[in-house]
Amino acid sequence: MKLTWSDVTPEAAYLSRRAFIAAGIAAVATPALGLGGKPSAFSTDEKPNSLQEITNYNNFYEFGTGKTDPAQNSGSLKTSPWSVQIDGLVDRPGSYGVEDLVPEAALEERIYRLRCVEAWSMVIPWLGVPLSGVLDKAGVQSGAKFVAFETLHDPEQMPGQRSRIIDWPYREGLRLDEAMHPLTILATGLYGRVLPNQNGAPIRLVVPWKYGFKSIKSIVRITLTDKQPPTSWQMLQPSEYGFYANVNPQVDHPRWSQATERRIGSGLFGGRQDTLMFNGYGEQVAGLYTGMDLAKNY
Ligand SMILES: Nc1nc2c(c(=O)[nH]1)N[C@H]1C(S)=C(S)[C@@H](COP(=O)(O)O)O[C@H]1N2
Ligand SMILES: [Mo]
Repeated sequence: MKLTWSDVTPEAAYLSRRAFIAAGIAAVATPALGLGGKPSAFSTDEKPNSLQEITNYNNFYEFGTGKTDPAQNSGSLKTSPWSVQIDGLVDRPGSYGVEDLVPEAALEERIYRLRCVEAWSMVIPWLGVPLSGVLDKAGVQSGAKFVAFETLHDPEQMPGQRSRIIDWPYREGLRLDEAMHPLTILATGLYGRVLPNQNGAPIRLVVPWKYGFKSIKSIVRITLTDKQPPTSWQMLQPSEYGFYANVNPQVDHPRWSQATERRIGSGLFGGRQDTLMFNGYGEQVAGLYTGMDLAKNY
């Protein structure tokens, strides 16, 4: 059965159908939007992870390196007002409010698999808009070849930034054709509500065929450039994390296999499942990499 918008909102009905306890709802203080996102043909019909799982098992090093740290520590992030600077090779550079970049009326529901490079995965019902439309608003110039993204850098609000594990701000990047692909979205919500802080509020990237670290959270800057931008995990350990980071079961991480993954919530005895090429989105995205050596360009 394919989930449609009416199946995922109101979220309380969704949760009760799956017999979730009240604690799962109370854990997230963001308001239910009750807004009408259009369901998308790109969505998977796999069962989404629970809100409880999606908001309590996170990677967001700005709030600590433990999986439950972001849920515990991200309350200090002030997500409104929030603007995103769009600059570089664009016709209309400037500071854009999130509500102008991603109007509520434009939101689409995208139920995507998320595959972390650490070999776990989830299914998340995002609300967002294609990044392509946002870039079109700014007017991409003909010389642009890449898009660079930056997360907020503010150790007052992001206590994890007091330790230097990463050369802050967290940075990511895409080739322009990857950025313009219809699967690539900027998300401002999930499960019919405003994005919880631990998931990258108020606005984050979602690129479902790449390892999760490409999907940068709490974005404050988007820069169009003619050069491949430096990205945080590649800067930290270039032999282990590449710029492309396409999910690929045939190219192992130097320290572990990428052939299988653990779906969060599958339980203590839930077996591992095979990891799919491009995280199962090969039909849509393989053409972006024709003729490229994907072992070399990991
Ligand atoms: N700014 C920032 N973005 C980030 C990260 C981070 O530490 N900081 N972690 C990445 C990693 S490794 C993953 S797997 C996903 C996790 O997204 P989720 O917590 O919403 O599931 O966010 C990515 N985006
Ligand atoms: Mo990740």
